[in-house]
Amino acid sequence: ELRYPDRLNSAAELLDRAVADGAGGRPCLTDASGTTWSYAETLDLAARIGTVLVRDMGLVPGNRVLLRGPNSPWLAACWLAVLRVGGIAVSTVPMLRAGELADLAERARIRLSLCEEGYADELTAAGTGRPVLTYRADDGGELGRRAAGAAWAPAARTAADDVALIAFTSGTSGEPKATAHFHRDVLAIADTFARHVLHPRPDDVFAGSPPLAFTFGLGGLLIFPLRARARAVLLQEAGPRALFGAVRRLGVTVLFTAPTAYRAVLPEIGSYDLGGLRLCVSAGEALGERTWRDFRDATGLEIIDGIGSTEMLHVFIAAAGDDIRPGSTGRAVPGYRARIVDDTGRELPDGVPGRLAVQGPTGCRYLADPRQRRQVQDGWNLTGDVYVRDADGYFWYQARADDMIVSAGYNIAAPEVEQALLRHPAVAECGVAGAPDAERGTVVKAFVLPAPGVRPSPELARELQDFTKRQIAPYKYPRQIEFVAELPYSTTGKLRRVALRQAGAP
Ligand code: 3SK
Repeated sequence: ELRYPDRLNSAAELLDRAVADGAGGRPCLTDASGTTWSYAETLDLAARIGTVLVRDMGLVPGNRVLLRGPNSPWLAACWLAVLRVGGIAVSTVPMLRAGELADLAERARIRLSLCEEGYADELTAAGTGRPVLTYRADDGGELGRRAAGAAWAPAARTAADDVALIAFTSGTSGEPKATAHFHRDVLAIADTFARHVLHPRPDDVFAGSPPLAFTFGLGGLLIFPLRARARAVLLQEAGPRALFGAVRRLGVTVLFTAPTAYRAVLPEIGSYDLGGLRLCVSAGEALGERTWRDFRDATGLEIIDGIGSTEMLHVFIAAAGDDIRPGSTGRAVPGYRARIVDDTGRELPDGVPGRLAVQGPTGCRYLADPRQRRQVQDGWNLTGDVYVRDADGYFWYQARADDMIVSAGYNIAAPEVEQALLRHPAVAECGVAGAPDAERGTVVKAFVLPAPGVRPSPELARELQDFTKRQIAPYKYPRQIEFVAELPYSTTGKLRRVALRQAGAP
């Protein structure tokens, strides 16, 4: 069981403590050009930004600060600075538009915003009615100038149970929900998943594609490296090619990205020097056995799959090394418990699909949202995923509860059909959803993005249907196939099946 003192400031634990322990000279944050700040330099900047927040902006502990900008050491320093003076970080993904920002700002009741200069227009257009202080990811800009002459703000004596951050869900199945997490939660994700599954080392270099506003990225690209006194590479542009290209250039040893990125680089994987890479982590979507095997065969690296959620802050089921069973997400991360329950919350036996329920040091706390009651029942967090647990405690993903298609009385998991289609070389990406059908009520419909050079045709559609029938029970095959030029993804890289369902409707 994890124990933290009643007084705990997670940012001070990550920075002040590292410096006090003699790690001040170690590399902490690196940008795409390779410019690196040590732990002492990062603390120095965060402590001076803290003074700007308190002295110039009037921030008091408990105030909420909206953060907007692409991943960069400056964004990370702002996040640390806010938590360090007792503020609450409300991170937002850079793609959000004015209307969305206005909604999040209101729901989070922000006191002010820190925004990268190039992203300020949408925030200004959002009209939050709250001050916006800008920074520049290269030289600090206005915030940098103000912080330059400032003294250090002391770290606030927050309680372990004080809220440290508010994170919004990606809203794949409805409007984004605001989740609150405590200072102890920030450390707990590093002291469970990172410590017991990743075993990070101080000489590790973490990099990845998820924005820091997505808690998968916040953990993997800031909290985990700093808790291990390792280095975080924060890339503004982290598409699959930029990311894999950075591995050799910046000495990356631990990579965090989504299954789509692993798939996207596979055709050209031989052109990257991945020699120093020791861990590849995947979450956000089910990885699929084919991607795991293809990547392993091409690189020798066994991807660590995991499932987490914004509600739980980070990953709670995963497996690494000898523990991996290809196709399974893994076992409950030490510190967490997971089980499969039916619709009434009763535990189901191994081998029977049902709803995934988890318990651990972190958990769901929606801000003023009636959905809290549905989400946490009897102390168990219901994740909204359908899983099967086997007799050895491994969890096998079936679908999001919303992604079960009921067709002619059969329950069909959309991801299973997608994984079957993905085994065909003509398929680059695909998404499956239920589509209305006069005879059957609902049928399985696949939206297929063909592989480069492949021409869509009715013959190819038939071939894919036959191929699917040979992979999985024939009743699951997609009765409708539509070839598309792109698939709808959320800002955090998750396939938006809700958009596919809408597209499938007449
Ligand atoms: O989507 C996930 O699997 C995830 C993983 C880690 C942290 C947050 C999320 C949403």
